[in-house]
Amino acid sequence: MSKPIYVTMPSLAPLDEYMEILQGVWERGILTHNGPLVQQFEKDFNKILGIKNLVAVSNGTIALQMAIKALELKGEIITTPFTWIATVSSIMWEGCTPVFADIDAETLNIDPKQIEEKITDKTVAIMPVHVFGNPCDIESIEVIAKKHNLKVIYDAAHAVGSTYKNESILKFGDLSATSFHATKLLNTAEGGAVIANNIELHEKLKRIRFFGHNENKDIVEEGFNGKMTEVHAALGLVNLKYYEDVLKDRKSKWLYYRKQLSTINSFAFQELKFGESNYSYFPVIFQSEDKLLKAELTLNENNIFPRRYFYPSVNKYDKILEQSHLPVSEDISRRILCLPLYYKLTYEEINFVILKLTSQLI
Ligand code: T4K
Repeated sequence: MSKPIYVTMPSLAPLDEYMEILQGVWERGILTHNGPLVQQFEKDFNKILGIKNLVAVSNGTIALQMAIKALELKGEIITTPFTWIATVSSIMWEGCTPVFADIDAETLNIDPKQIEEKITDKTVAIMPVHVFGNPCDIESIEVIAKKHNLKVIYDAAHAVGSTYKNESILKFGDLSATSFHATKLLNTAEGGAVIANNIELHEKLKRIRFFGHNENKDIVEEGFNGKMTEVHAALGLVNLKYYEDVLKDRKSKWLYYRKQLSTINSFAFQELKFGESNYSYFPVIFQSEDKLLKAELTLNENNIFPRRYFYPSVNKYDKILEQSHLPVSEDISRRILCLPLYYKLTYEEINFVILKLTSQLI
């Protein structure tokens, strides 16, 4: 049997480069607490992406929670049901109430028209997700936020490398939160970041990350432990050197999949309408859940392991959420499958995936 082909695999710099940078960590003995590599990672990342005010943290979920905490939000936050549970759990952990607005069936991002309908006198913010790296309709969201005096936090967990009007997607909103998890385009094994649109919020986020300490170690606000370690930042620094390569590679493979599969009438695709994606996932939308399940089984039998991102639609987690009905998200969730896409994936393997996917349609 051929070797397994997973939905993703981490992009990793050569091991000797990582070992070399770790040498310094061993010599200094500084493992955490805003060490030199965390600072360097923040600086290099800012420079490469053309952004400012980034605070590196321990994971993308903490990044979202810190964003909510920094804005001192209390009340309802409108978000998308077509996402990973972390978007919603972070809202709940910060004592706010998630309110779902349905998605656009083509972009798979929150539908701005639906947002307005969900606004009440308790609404304090909007938390859209750039799903699979596909930029949201930022202009429409900004108009709504301004009109109703709401904050905007973008969940940009998937979106390092995506751009809007030729600028990093991480620049938009009051705050953006991203993830450097092993499965993301740029990884630090576990990790994430919050990006603020002003220096005051940036300083506040640094304090929140470190128990609420200021530089004199006084406790000046309610914080927690959101720190990134030196070992994780070291991985981020070596991986950053290959970031442009990885980004280009993803786009080529994404376009290849799209071209090959577009000739077959059995699938719909996520449409990219606002800005440039980082092409980090390749989702296909089947005509029915039965067809998806049949395809998934065939792929699994051939040692190919796509993933049902995101299934179910988050509003269906009735153990933690009150049930609501979001027809578009629920329907898409049942019919969407993300195909393997990563740096080490060869075109031969992609052809094999396409062959197995299409041959079972007959
Ligand atoms: N907001 C959104 C919209 C998100 O999607 C996420 C996370 C977050 C917020 C929160 O960010 P973090 O707190 O996670 O930083 C993955 C990730 O755990 C999660 O980060 C991600 N989104 C979510 C969409 O996917 P799984 O459960 O699919 O991972 P797993 O273990 O099944 O791995 C998938 C494939 O990747 C495996 O088949 C093999 C490969 N893999 C995985 C890992 C962990 C490797 O090759 N090496 C590895 O170390 O969750």
